[in-house]
Amino acid sequence: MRDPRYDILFEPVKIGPVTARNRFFQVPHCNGMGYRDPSGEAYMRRVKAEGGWAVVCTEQVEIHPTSDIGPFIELRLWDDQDLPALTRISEKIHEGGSLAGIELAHNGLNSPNLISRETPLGPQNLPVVSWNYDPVQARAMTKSDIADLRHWHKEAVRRSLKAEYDIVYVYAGHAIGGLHHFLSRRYNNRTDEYGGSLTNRVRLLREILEDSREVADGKAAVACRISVDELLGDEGITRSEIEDVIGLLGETPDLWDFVLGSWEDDSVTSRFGPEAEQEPYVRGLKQLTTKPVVGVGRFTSPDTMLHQVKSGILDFIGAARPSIADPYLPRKIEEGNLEDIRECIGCNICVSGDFTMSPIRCTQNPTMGEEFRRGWHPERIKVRSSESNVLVVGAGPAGLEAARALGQRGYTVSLAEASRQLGGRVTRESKLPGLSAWIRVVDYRQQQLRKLSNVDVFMESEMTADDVIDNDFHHVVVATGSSWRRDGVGRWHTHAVPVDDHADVLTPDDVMAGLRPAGNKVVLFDDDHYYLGAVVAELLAKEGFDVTLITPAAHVSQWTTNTMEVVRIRKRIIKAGVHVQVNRAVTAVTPQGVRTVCAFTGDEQFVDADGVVLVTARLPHDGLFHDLQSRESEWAGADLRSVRGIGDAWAPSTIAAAVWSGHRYAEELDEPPAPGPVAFRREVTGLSIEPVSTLTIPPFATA
Ligand code: FMN
Repeated sequence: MRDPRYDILFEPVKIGPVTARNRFFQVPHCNGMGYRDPSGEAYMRRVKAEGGWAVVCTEQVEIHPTSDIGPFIELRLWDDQDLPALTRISEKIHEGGSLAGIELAHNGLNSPNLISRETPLGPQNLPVVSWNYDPVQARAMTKSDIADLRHWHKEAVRRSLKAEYDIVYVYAGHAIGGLHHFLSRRYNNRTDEYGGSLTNRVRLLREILEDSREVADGKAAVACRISVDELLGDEGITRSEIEDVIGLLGETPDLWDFVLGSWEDDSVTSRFGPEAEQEPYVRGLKQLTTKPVVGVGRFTSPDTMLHQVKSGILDFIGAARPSIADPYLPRKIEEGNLEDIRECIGCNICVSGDFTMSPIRCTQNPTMGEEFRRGWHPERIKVRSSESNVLVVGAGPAGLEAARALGQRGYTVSLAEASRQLGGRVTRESKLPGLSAWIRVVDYRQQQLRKLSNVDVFMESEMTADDVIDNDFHHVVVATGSSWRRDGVGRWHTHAVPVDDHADVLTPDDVMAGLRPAGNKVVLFDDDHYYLGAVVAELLAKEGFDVTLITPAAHVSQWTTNTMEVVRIRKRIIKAGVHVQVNRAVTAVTPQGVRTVCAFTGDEQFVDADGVVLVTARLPHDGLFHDLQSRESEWAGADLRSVRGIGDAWAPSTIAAAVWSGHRYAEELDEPPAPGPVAFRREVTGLSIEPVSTLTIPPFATA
């Protein structure tokens, strides 16, 4: 039963002509599926609707070929051909009992139009502000372009109604939506009635909001998503300007959706910003309009949500990442099952789906993006199909998830952990600077395991092949993790680096175990390129070591461009006093320091150091797996039917991948294998009718 304190979160709220059943609002978020995998997206959104989000939105939807932000895979509403995909999504949201929102976007300066090859459009002549520095410039929009844009937007609203959306967004946020560019002094230097004063800069937004209301004609609500502060001081949109915008337009949309700054500022990771970080920027805006207001802030705590509503900051609790980690979050609060909430850890692996153009993934929720493809569900799983019992060896992220999901299926499970702690690498890494929220991966699973009487957890239980074979397990899954290499092998070096026996060499595992270099001057060689190198550098620098981070990549933690952290990471380590050498690799380690080479010229240098930390690659702990494989002839006698490896013990990867592989093991145990090489359902592009064109029909004009 729900705690009555939270009743207010479940009050219905009117948004213009439609009514939300409660205050939980899944704000627009892309998912790397979009136009390529619309059924994948539809099923993902449906699960959120089932999970109690009163409003479930699409991601940004390109309204026209001049708004093409390919290679990102978003939705499109370029013309009627896109309607079936969009309609499937709204249908699934409605099946789950929610209002369907569509975020119509003309991306203006942000669309390089790589696929459509149209000329980008912006308020002024400027290079496009795409993530990839595409060598393309936008053309300053003429009055006739502005008229076209208004027409395209109206058409998109019309199509959204056809596709049965209940809420139609006008996107003016994140420096992505083109209307943001018109609003911001940073991008708009026009001298006509669309530039200069705030009234002029807001004109296009007002016109498009009014157009949208006219076309929606009371059949759908119109929402406006806007950045409340561009965080650029007087060069960009300021909070006080936004107060004036609401003064001018406060009653024009049916709903205001507030975000902060650029997308990087808005979806900040837990390493760089706490829950509800946007509160000071949003507080007070609701009082400037009678229309309901939604805001975001990686909300996972029901008490924080309550505070937002009770103190008059927000009407709706907006969520992207918390709804990805736990699509059933509202329902769990409603049913009083707070301990079952799978809290977002704020790692932004979800964002990497978009940047890598692959279906969205989540560290906490391995079923994210797999709802349609594999039929997985975040709360339900098929009942076991045999009486088998299973030994899971290792209680890191893969083992914990395998044990939890197998337990949920009803199998008898023994989870054996060699150490005194659950969680493996997650427990160790969550003690590092900025990563404390990651322990939620362990907390959630530990909490669930407590409820499963068919799962026994054995601590300090290192298993050998003899132990496995002498006991009565039908299936064994090895999830024993991995260790960081001490020989420098990684991406740059595929063979061991010469390391002098007397050199002081540590790995991240040593540092996490409390070991430190003997001397003060430390070189950290990061050839891993994700978060850990910079985190360890920050830790050592804060402890007083003189740290130089050397990496062959162009950026520190280069892969975190995909989690939108790369700039913040660099800033943090600069502030921590870490020296950085990019585009260089360590080629030899001596007691006096390291030899390095330039990644381009091969020119050598020597860097003095008392100690070296190598963050390069990991080796799987697969000894038990191979021991058991080598004794396959004994399996039948021991009634042992399968031995499998999962997580880092199988192949080191992200924590998200480890959790996913544990889940996959549990889903697939005893199930018939996929009929062909593709283990998941996919949406294959339908072929168009062949054109009658100069490609095929003579005569050709060749002169
Ligand atoms: N905001 C948009 O307005 N349009 C988008 O298409 C969009 N895509 C996103 C994709 C991902 C994976 C994430 C995590 C966020 C995205 N956002 C987008 C921003 C979110 O809507 C939200 O404002 C932001 O993540 C902060 O909310 P949260 O803390 O609840 O995640």
